Amino acid sequence: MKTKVGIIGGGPSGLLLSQLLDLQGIDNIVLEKHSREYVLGRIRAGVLEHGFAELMREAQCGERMDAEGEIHEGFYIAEGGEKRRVDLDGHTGGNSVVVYGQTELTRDLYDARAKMDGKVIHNVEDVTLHNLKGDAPHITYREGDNIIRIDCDYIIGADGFHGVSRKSIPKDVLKEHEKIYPFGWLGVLSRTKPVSPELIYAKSDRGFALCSLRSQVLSRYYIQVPMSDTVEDWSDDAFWTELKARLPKEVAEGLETGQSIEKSIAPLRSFVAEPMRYGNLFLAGDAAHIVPPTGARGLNSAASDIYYLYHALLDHYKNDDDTGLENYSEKALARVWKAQRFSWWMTSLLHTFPENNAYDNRLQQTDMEYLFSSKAALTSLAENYVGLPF
Ligand code: RFL
Ligand code: PHB
Repeated sequence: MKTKVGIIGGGPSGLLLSQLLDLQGIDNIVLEKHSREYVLGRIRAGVLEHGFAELMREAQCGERMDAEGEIHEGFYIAEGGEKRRVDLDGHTGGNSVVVYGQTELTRDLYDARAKMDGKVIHNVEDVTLHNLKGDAPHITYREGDNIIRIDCDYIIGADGFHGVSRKSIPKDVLKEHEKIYPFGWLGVLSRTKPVSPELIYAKSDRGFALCSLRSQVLSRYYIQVPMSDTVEDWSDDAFWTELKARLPKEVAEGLETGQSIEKSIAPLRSFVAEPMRYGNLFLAGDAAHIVPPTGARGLNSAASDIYYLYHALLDHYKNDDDTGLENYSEKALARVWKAQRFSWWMTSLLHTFPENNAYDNRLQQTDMEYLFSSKAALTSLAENYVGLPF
């Protein structure tokens, strides 16, 4: 097979790029390790920045997001029995975020790809990248007993943190930066009315908790747990009891509980691989960087990579201009590191750190007091949360 752009990974990054390129007549193929059902079964992000929502519209995938997604102009930070609102709209001159689940967004992208007869090949095995520095880059994969070869101009590694693309870059070229937190988030999805119309990030002595939602009948809650915990350690009852204990009393009293329909533990990790380009391979999304979910940046950082890559490829194929491709890594990383900083800061502000001493805890407390006493600090939080410009 032959194509212009070979995309590895059929998550949101790969599908969005595929759709945008196809709309411009740029031929591409997506290779996905798992089935569509498996990809759609993963419950992940819920908060989209304005720029991402715009990109979905540009990809002609924004209709259901605009109809069913909720615009949020603020969120709450709870601590010590009270909750205080962060006015995103007010502090950013009218900006907001869209609450729309990654599952739904990925479904929309798959539907759009199917409608355009896009080439998305599922259940591929043994994906291997070849000749990345040469003039004949290609990908091979196995389908049963057959090895299939795809020749392409460029390869996009959008295959997530555990994918093969990043690992195809020689170790002496790639610099990896990593921070692993000693705790994770236990997440529960339940068909219950959300406790609050806007998200609540709660700091408590028992650990962090987050009240989020997917719709007015579907709630998503998280609690900080030690990495040694397993899902089996947490019955639904134990989860609801612990969540309530971490929320202000008036919030806990209004919490509707019910059976969980999904329960999983996500580790908290920060990771950046530099550079994001090696020859004809370009990394995008979780393949190149991971953030702890506290700042809701992960999927949004993936979207900004895709924005830069899409425009770089467009310039290459339509205007014979390679500046965007040449600058991709540097430009993407500049924004990626700002998302890293913000995610690290929000994580530090809100979680309980087992290794902290009394001094560290007082600093954390002071950080919170300063935040709500300073318009500049709240503005900084708000402008990062709604997303820095692409
Ligand atoms: P994905 O979604 O991991 O997709 C990569 C795809 O590549 C496939 N793959 C391969 N395909 C072919 N060959 C191989 N060798 C392959 N290896 C892997 C995989 O099967 C998969 O389908 O990466 P992508 O597209 O870059 O998207 C990134 C986002 O998924 C991720 O950043 C977010 O989910 C992070 N995240 C959040 N981000 C936000 O912006 N806002 C949020 O509110 C938010 N909340 C979250 C989150 C992530 C979480 N978890 C579970 C890590 C909440 C949680 C709990
Ligand atoms: C979610 O709804 O899954 C969610 C929302 C905000 C975050 C992380 C996750 O910061």
